[in-house]
Amino acid sequence: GSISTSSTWDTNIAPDFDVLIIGAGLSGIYALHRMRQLGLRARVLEAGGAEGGTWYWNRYPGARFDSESYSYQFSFSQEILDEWNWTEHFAPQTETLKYAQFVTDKLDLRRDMQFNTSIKSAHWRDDTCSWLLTDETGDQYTSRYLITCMGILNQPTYPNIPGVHDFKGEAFHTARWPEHASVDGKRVGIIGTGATGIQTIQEIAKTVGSLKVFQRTPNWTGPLRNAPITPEEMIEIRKRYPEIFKACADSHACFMHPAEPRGMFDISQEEREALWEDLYAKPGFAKWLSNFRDMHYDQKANDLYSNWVANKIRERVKDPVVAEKLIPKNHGYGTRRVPLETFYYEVYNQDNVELIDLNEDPIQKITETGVQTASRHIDLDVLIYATGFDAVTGAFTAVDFQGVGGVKLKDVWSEGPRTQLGLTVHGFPNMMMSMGPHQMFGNIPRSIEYAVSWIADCIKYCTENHINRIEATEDGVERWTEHVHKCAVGLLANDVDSWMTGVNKNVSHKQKRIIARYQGSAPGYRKLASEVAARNYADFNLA
Ligand code: N01
Repeated sequence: GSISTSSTWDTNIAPDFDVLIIGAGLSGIYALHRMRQLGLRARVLEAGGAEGGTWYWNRYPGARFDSESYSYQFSFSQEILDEWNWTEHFAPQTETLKYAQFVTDKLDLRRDMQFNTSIKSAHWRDDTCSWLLTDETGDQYTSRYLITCMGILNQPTYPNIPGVHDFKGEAFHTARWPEHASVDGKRVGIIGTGATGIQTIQEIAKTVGSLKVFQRTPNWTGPLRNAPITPEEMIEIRKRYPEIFKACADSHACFMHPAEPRGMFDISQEEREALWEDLYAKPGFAKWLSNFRDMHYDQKANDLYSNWVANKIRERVKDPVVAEKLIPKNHGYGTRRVPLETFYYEVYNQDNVELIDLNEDPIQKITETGVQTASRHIDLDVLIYATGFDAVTGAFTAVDFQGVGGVKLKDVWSEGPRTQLGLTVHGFPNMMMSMGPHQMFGNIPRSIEYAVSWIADCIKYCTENHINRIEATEDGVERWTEHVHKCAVGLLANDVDSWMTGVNKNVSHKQKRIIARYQGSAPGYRKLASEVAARNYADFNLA
């Protein structure tokens, strides 16, 4: 990078804002706070009716954290840490949404948040060195900087099944759950058995009349083992906050569960299985993340653990034919995001629940009254789409991002994301991404805090040093993309279709696997990104 002294644009035309922020989820909340602290004029533009992002939209029954609440909160404010109490180890969506509201109130952010504002385009204007955003009503907003805080799972996708709009009963995507919807006593069908489908199924199975689960691919899971937090226990947990955040900071993907240091074949089968029993009994992601690391890249190691977990499923499901259908056969444990469950398998022991394996009996179409499979018609009152998201890049495709010379971001990323540090893109000056593709990945709030801090420090530096324009270099993007691809080498997860490899079979341009996320270690990522800051952003083009 270099500092150019000759400005070719007219920065005397002041934009409306110093910073525009798209999205009022956790990223947008923290970004607005940091921009305010810098004394900048900032505004959040949010499509939803209020703040909360993921926790605003995803209101399906059973939605909750799969990570310990206290490891998935903000750590930047001691006051907030002191004042907020969690009531469950794995908080339900309602509590997490309240948390987002609490933080927003506490920091007095709402007066700079504009809701019900869906941004349709974001165009860079080189002549005035600013961003021009247009919402769906045609209203426009300009700013020097643009921070995208759009989340990685915000574009729900519906199944590409014929007749999807024909159903006359109630039908909804889990991410668009209507406020007063009830499934009690009804004939319910659900398509999708990812983390969302599993949380929904185990919850609604308690009250539905009947439930048909349409499963294309079973997933490996583990017991969540949630429990309430008593006020006394909350005091104890709060004392451990520094230790919890330290554990997150030290770990590969920022979770509080440290990896098992030994290799799977370093110890005897008895020792191994004792450890697995112990992990299975523990709450949260321990059974995935505190497991042997070789499981992630050694097929033999992975098979051993997968087979062990398969037997757990066999023990829990009474009908052996159903049990076999629930055991994944086309991918190993932990090669897709592992959903956590609470008596999920036991649901299939209920007389009113049926698992329909779409590999044996595919859906032909959705009709006015239900679902037509190859073998029969199933009448339904309610049809639930737990069919996932156009993940990671979907939020960027949904907005017409245009950079220098009108270049479209979706063209730049047509073969996969190309970024510098997952924070910036060549040709898109003054645009920074929180949770952009190829950014530190894992425990999302930890990634958000790091990314937003990095962005805030960078904007501060530019402002203080009269730099009007900062842009990723072509070379920097090339090197970062290579690095991200190198980090992915050998990991079994990259040989499996999932949103983490950029695949969504309902989206026409997402049929092919890519390296969609950063898989290097979080401490390694932070070291590299912090070095760039320490070099005064000389890796970028500054002007
Ligand atoms: O989405 P998914 P999700 N016909 O893409 C199926 C996070 N999360 O919303 O696997 C039939 O994982 C599809 O089948 P297949 C978490 O990171 C977090 O469940 O493609 N089936 C799959 O079973 C998670 O990973 C929490 O064969 C179709 C399902 O729909 C991410 O969100 C809670 C189909 C989609 O699964 C996404 O999870 C919940 C079709 N046409 C989620 N199309 C917490 O921790 C799709 N499917 C709080």
